[in-house]
Amino acid sequence: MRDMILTMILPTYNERENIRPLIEGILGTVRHPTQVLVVDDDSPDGTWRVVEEMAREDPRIRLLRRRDARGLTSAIATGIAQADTELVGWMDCDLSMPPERVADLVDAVMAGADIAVGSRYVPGGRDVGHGWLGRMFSRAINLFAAALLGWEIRDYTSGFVVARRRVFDRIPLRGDYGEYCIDLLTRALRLGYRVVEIPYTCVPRHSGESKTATNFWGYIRRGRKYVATVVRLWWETRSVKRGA
Ligand SMILES: Nc1nc2c(ncn2[C@@H]2O[C@H](COP(=O)(O)OP(=O)(O)O)[C@@H](O)[C@H]2O)c(=O)[nH]1
Ligand SMILES: [Mg+2]
Repeated sequence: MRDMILTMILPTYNERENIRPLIEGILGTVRHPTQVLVVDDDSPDGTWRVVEEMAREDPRIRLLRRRDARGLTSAIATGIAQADTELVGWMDCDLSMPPERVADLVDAVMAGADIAVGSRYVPGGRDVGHGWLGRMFSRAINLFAAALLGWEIRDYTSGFVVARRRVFDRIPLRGDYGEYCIDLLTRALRLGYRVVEIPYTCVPRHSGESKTATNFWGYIRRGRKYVATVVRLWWETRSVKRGA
């Protein structure tokens, strides 16, 4: 659509009860012309049906139903490739990230940032959305990432982003789940992009189930990928500094 400034990409897998209030929350609070692009991987719960219905009534809402692909990172990357606006953004679709905060991320980019990241770990931000085990894992990974990659970022695994679209011409997303965010933010800093963190309070998912992990072994399995990503980025930076 013409004259739109932001495309908010909404990756969904089984978010039927959450997607309508999320879209309404975003479109009802943004202060710049915004469209949403839902990238749904043929959710068995029929999330795409809700979006299809909404799209019929509002031209700012688009649905991309993927039947031949799955995965969070590839869903976001597909959304970026389809976006025709100066800004793109994305967030979780479980209502754990407040839709009204999107406007603040947009303001930060309008004020000069290349990437604005919703952050649980800067003053004013909080995580009341996860139990102690999830909070501990997230904290540990983010402290580990900051120690190795730099304290300029506190929430490396945020997943709540608004950015200038052209950033992704130089930094295509890598990874398959949440580790793409560590990779993106680290490479953005290395390339000299301005990244700012905007505090937000992460609340429990409204409805449905987490696709990440809900028990100790799940966190360990997922955590291994995050740790491997941090170590790889740290190693790459060391090699560059040494002129290898
Ligand atoms: N399109 C798509 N979205 C996904 C997939 N897996 C997870 N998501 C979405 O990614 C977001 C984060 O997932 P969530 O279950 O909330 O993970 P958590 O916040 O780490 O517990 C949600 O909007 C999910 O619906 C997938 O395979 N494809
Ligand atoms: Mg979530």
